[in-house]
Amino acid sequence: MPELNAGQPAYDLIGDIHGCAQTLEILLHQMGYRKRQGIWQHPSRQVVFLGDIIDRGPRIRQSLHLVRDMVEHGSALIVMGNHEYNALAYCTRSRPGSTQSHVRAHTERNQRQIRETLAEFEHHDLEWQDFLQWFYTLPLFLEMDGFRVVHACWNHKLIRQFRDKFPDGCMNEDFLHASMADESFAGKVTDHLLRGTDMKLPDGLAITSKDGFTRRFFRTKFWASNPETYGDIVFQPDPLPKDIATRPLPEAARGELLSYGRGEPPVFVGHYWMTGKPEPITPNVACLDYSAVKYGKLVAYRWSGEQQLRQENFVWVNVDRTDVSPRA
Ligand SMILES: [Mn+2]
Repeated sequence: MPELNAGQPAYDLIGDIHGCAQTLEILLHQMGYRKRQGIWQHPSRQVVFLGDIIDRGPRIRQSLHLVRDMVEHGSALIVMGNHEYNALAYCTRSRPGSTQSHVRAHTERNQRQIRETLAEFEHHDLEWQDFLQWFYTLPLFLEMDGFRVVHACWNHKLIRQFRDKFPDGCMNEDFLHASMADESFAGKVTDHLLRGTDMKLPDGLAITSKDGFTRRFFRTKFWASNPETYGDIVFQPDPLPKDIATRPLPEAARGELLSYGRGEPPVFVGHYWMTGKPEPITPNVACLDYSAVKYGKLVAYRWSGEQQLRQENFVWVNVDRTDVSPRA
């Protein structure tokens, strides 16, 4: 596809906010957006938010208002992140017959993930209920003219099947309930699109990460092309030990993997807590989550029609310590 003609929309894609509203305003300002009649806007460009507006950071409520105002004004688009999905499930009562009170169990770990969000809305319950209803209007993916957007992983097959049932790309409450069964269609869609893909380590092996967490799974690339070893498909969060990384991939493991062809439109994801200097992962895959809420960077990609992503189109703001929760 050629570069855009005059008058065609151009987009600024922005990674996970996690309540860093102050940094978001700096980034928007840096890209030429101005607040007019209370809404951030640009004369010729639109934002696309990659999801995960809530949780962890110090200005979650403000972030939600800012983003929703932009979306409702036509100044931005957005896809759902796993944190908005988790919030819906956490705050929705189970149906009769379930063994737990809410769709997402109120375990200590789940409670910890959402506590900053609920604390900010403690005296604004109706407003929170209204935001929860709004979360249902966030599509799980966007297929635009010239690029694609999803929070964590573009799975062609699941997206095609989901779109057949939900042409607007949005889930509903039945789907939310159904998604709690991991092996159900709804469970696979939410897991892949919002959390990414992983694979079991061979021979029942486990690895212990820097933070002392033991894993039997590792995160896989959804864009691997002709991989030969485990090392060719590992994405994050920790590198594989060398003896595993160099092992050849068995046929069955290869069959589980997704791919994303080099000739396909660029796809933008968030979700992955990247570090270092923002740059494309491949010529048509970019992650824009650079751990803003962990004193990283809030990152945007300024897209104007190019099909090969360019390093110079990444822009970012280093997160100020005042815009990060001490609890993050
Ligand atoms: Mn995420």
